[in-house]
Amino acid sequence: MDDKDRALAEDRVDAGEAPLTTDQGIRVDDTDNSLRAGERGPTLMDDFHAREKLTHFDHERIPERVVHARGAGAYGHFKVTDPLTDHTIAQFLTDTSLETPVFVRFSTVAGSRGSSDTVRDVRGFAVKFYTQQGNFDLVGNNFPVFFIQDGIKFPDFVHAVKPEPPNEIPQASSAHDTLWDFVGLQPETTHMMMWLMSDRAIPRSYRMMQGFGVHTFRLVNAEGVSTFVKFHWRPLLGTHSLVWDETQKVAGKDPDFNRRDLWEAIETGDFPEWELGVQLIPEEDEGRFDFDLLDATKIVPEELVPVRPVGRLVLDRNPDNFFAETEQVAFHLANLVPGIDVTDDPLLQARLFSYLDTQLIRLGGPNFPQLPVNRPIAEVRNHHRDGYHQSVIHTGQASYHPNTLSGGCPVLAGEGAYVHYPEQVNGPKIRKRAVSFADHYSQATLFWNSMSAWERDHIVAAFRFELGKVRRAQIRAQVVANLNNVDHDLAVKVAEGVGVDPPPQGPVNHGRSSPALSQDRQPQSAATRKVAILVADGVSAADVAAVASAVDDIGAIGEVLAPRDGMVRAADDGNVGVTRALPTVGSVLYDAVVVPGGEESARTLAKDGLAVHFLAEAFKHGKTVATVGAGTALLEAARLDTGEGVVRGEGPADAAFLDALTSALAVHRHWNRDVDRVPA
Ligand code: HDD
Repeated sequence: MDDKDRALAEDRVDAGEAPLTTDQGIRVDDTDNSLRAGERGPTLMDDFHAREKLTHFDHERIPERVVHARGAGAYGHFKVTDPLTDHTIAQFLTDTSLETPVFVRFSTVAGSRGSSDTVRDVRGFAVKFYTQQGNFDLVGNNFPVFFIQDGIKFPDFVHAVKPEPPNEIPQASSAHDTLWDFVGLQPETTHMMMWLMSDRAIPRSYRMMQGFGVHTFRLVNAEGVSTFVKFHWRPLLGTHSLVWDETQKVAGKDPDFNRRDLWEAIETGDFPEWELGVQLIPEEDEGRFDFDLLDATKIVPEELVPVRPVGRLVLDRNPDNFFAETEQVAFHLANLVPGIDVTDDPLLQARLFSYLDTQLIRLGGPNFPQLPVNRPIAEVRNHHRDGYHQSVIHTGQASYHPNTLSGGCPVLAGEGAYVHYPEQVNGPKIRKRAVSFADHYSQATLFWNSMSAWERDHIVAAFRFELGKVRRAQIRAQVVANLNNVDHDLAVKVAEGVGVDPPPQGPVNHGRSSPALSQDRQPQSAATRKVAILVADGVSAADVAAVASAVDDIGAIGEVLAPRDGMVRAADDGNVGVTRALPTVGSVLYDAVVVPGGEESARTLAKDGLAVHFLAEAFKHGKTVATVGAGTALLEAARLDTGEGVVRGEGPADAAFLDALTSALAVHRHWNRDVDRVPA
């Protein structure tokens, strides 16, 4: 157990056999009846237990995060594999012997704390490294760019995307007039909106999404030389998404979908892993790009500056208490360790103020760093005193520097102190955007050009869905006009879908692309995917066993679903256990569907509307669909022909069928299908 885990262990209070007490340690023998005068008399004020219990309950809620309110977190460790010794003195990035404890919180941005996980939104990817040099917080997102260039616009952007003031509608959605009104008037948002309308905004799992530091930061080495750096997180499971129709349905079937997915994966030992990578740019190269490194709406294409692997992040422990840990964790960009510094990116600069400011009100004053989840493993020694919830009992008379009464302690750190990079700064006080920030479309076009055909289809459909919810025609028209500067064909396709006149030919598309931006060529793996095995009385138990075993062998998770919970009678012998009853789940909670053989079972399922819909919906969402022998009756009942990712076995479930099934499962989705005609 490392220092952080040990420190946290001391803070954990488990239920155990200890008797019930008040907060004052007074033992209580009855918490079901308040103290009253006579069995039917008035409750007495003497009842300090009932009063304390109700009072504490009345004060349990704290303000949710003003953005990123909805999230899920986990503990883990980071280990450097390719030291950055030439570029930084940050020990956790140079010392391969270190295993640095971390806490990671994933989140959506717009939704309230109780909103659904599966919405179209950016995802927060905040990592707190408890390093021996102090806490370093890399507070990123799953997109590499941001909506705006200057943090002063953040309140405006958030007000525009949040539910509208008159009626607080819609919850956790960008599909409404105020957001698109703001976006239409702020072309700098265009690149980010392309990402938001792409499948990147509807991740299949927190474990299957990239992370980015977004801003250009600095690494500073032992000689004081600064190198610009962009941080990347790459999931070993690949970057995969839901489809939009599925996303909306999951929000209803299981609003905690991504939170549950992360929790269950860690509980079952499927520890999610990311590779930390960096793009390194020598300071002298700052001017060699056709974009400004200080502009958070721009990426550095990987084809220009490759991502260099640095280390591995593994999440391997769930919190014990959501509120104490995930809700109270506080990330801040200003939590920097020696060897890492900031740049003059105006969005980053504003964030250096905002996080501490918001945490003061959210976590009740300046002592939130003393909360176990925020506490560094590096020793804390300073003259900060008092304040709400002060839990440190400082001793000695001197709470000031310099002093003689405490022998001058704590003395100023010499070696190892944080040294701000001595960047030369000058210039007149001025409210003016640099001309190098003026290009709002080239990289939006780069993103569009980098998409595969199915990704482009999804982006057009998303713009149509979102603008379709916008009531005011002039807002729709303004957005289409902006898109015309990205790509004329895109703008025309969106216009056609939302009743806007197609725009005249816009600027010529520059034709450049960055293949790294597409999700089309992700590592193929079925690991940890969920496979539904549909059964009814009369199913072939041998088929079920063979499929379940093959699914387990590739690290996927098979669940047996039937019209009713409990057991189904097998055609061959005995019974087959049911994991879930069909009415309590839905195809959207699974990555694939298999229908084993057995005449009676197939006939029953083919007559069961839920089962037929389950299969048709999975097909429509591009998922692997497989049948064995008579199980094909369900495909016929759903009027689904064969196609990419449809695996039919003559039966029984033999090696050839199982090979075809596992190969199809490794492909996240099968897009070459005619799904528009499927009524699901
Ligand atoms: Fe932020 C929270 C990420 C721009 C102000 N932000 C917050 C969280 C993440 C990000 C992941 C949740 C942290 C957690 O899980 O507790 N924010 C970003 C990224 C940005 C960004 C990647 C752009 C590159 N943020 C941004 C700006 C501002 C803020 C421009 C203000 C000027 N962000 C906040 C905040 C939050 C926050 C209001 C709300 C809760 C919190 O800080 O602790 O201060």
